[in-house]
Amino acid sequence: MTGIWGIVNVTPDSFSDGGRYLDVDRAVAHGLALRADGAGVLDVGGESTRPGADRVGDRVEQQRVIPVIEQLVAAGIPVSIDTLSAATAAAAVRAGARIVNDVSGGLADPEMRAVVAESGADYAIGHWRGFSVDMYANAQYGRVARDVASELHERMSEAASAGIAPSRLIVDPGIGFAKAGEQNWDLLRGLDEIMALGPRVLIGTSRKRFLADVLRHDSATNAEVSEARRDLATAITSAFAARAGVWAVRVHNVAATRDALAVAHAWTA
Ligand code: PMM
Repeated sequence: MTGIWGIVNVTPDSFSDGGRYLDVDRAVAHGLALRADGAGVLDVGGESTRPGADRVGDRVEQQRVIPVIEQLVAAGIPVSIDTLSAATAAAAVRAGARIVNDVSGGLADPEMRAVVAESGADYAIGHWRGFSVDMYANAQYGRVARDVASELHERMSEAASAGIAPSRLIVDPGIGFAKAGEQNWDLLRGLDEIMALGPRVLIGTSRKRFLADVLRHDSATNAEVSEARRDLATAITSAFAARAGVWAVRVHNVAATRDALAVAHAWTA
C-alpha cells in the first residue's frame, strides 16, 4: 500500500503553509497531528523551494529544523529532512532523521552525496534543473517523462558512484521543479517511465500550482483557489499515483489523502 509523507515546513514563505509553523512547538504539534492522521514519515524542511524563493543559509535552516526533528524523533516518528544542504542533512541525521530528501538529486551541493553515503540514511533524489529563482527558464523537454527518467538515471548512477547502495535510494520526478503547467500532466501520464527506473518512487503534487490552474479554469472567477480545493485535487492525484504503484506521496493534508488512498486501495485490492 502506498505510504504517506506528511509535510512539516518550518519556513515563513513556503508554497502554502508558510509562516504558520515557524514556531518550534507549533511545528511539532502539527507533525504529531499529521502522524495521528496516518503519515508514515514526516518530512521536515526549513528552506522554501517555492519558485522565486530566496536561499536561507545553513545556520538559519538548522535553527529552524533541528529542534523540530529532535522532538519528532523522540516521539518515535520516522523523519525525513527536506534540504539542499549537505551540512543541514548531516546535522539532521545526527538529530535522528532517517531519510535525506534532496529535491536537487545531489546537484545543489557538491558535498551532499558523500555526506549521505557516510550517514547511512536513505536518500530521496528529485528531478531538478536549477535553483528556484530561475527554474522555469530550464523547462525545456523533448518528451518530459523520458527526459526526467533519463536525468534521474544519471542521478542514481552518481549516487551509486559516491557509495550509496541502490537499496537506499528513492526517486522523485519533481513535480513543479523546472516544469511548467501542462508539462506536469505529461510527466504524470508517463509515470510508468519513472517506475521503470527501479527504486521506490515518491511523488509530491500537494497544493501545487498546476492543480490550482486546472480548478481555476473551471471557475467563473480568477480568485485564489482555496486550500480545501487544492487538497481535494491533491487527494485525487495521490489516488492515481497509488494506482500507478508509487511507494509514497508527499502531502500537506494527510487525512484527505489517507481517505483517497483507502478508496483507491479498495478498488484495486
Ligand atoms: N516539493 C516541495 C518540497 N519538497 N520534496 C520532494 N521529494 N518532492 C516534491 O515534490 C517536493 C519536495 C515543494 O513543496 P512545498 O514547499 O509545498 O513543501
